[in-house]
Amino acid sequence: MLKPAFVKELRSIVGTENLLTEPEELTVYAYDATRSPGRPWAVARPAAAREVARVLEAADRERVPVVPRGAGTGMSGGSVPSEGGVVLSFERMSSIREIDEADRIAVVEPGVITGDLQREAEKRGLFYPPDPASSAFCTIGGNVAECAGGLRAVKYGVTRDYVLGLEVALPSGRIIRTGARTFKSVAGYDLTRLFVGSEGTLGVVTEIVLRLLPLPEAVRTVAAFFPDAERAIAVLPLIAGRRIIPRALEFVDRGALQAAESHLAIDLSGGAGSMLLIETDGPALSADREIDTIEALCREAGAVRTIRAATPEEQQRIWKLRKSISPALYALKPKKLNEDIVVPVSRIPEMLQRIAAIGNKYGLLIVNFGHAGDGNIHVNVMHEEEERPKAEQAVREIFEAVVRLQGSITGEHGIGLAKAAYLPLEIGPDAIAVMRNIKKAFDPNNILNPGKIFL
Ligand code: 2HG
Ligand code: ZN
Repeated sequence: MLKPAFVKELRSIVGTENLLTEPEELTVYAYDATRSPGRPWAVARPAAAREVARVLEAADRERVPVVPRGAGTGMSGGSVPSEGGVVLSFERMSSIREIDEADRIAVVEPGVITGDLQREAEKRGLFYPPDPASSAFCTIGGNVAECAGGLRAVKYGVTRDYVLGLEVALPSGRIIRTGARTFKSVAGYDLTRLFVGSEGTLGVVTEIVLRLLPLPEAVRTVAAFFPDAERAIAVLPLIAGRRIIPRALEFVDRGALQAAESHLAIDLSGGAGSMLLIETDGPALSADREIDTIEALCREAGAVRTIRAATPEEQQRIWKLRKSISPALYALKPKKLNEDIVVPVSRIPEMLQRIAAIGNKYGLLIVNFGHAGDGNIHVNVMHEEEERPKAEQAVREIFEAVVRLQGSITGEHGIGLAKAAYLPLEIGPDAIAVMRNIKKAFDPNNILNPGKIFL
């Protein structure tokens, strides 16, 4: 619990109305999308980097945990205050400070909604490619903290590929800048990359400089439906063989497809066993040619139905289906362990076989979907509350298989709380020791998001 004098100090930093301490207010900040709660002792809503730094300095002195939080859409518990403390919430730091068309950059505060930045960039003929499925709600700050990936990573990469520079407040109360406003900079160590994906454990990001691209002239979308997952995945090497990189290449299995269709009360699949959702972009002629080739390859590989989206509205309808899968799965079972494993694309068939075998062994329903184009599959182990130990054992075996196939246990959601126990499966003890030393250098008193990443 917090000392009254410390609460008073926090009030004087952020203003009385921006320090929340009532139980019902705190409950709102106790969750992320993992639905495993951790109640904060207070929530501070700073308006500027200086305020963030002063909160950190005070919390460091008092040894009080500080947990930065964007919109709470995270998938690994990264923003859940599992050890209590003060949640720093960025709803008042949500302005797009600059979109510079000549330099092709945006400068934003961490609380900006990712979809809002995408739209503002588009109005100027520019493009912010990272597109997490939750882009309508999630914040850039959270994306940076977890190095969010999403639907266009197959062609355009992930959040870290767009972050040029950061302003970061440290527990010492100092504010540092990393990187630059330019696409190139090799001055000193690459602290920007270190902070991106560090899950709020090293510092608190207060401003972000992002690289933008020119908006592609055309986007073409096709949904292809197959009798089963094997035939859908067999299309991937065919597309690669044509040297085409689609801007999205999503896979959805039978369970995920049915859950999303019944959630939205639509029927696109006609009862098919799996779906690929593929998008190309670029100059109109080339986007057309590539999507034609891809559609033909899908048919050759056994697609029973393909749907080409002719208008932006039709594109959105298909994407709505894809983006609703994650919440829709709760209709199948009350609990899920949703993972974001990634394996080399060529190993996806082996990985899916392994997952099916593990599901059978434990008698658990496992649903798979996600960013197959970059090997990133969302494995959802559905279960009842009392089946939790079995589900956790299944996840461990899935992770062991991932590591054997030279993949990673998390492609885009982060380790957070949910995967801390499994980190040693992938990262050796010496590398973990290096990481812990880095953590100590930035946060000697372990006040920043304690309990995350490392057990
Ligand atoms: C997505 O791609 C998100 O929809 C959520 O990363 C994945 O719920 C999931 O497993
Ligand atoms: Zn995803």
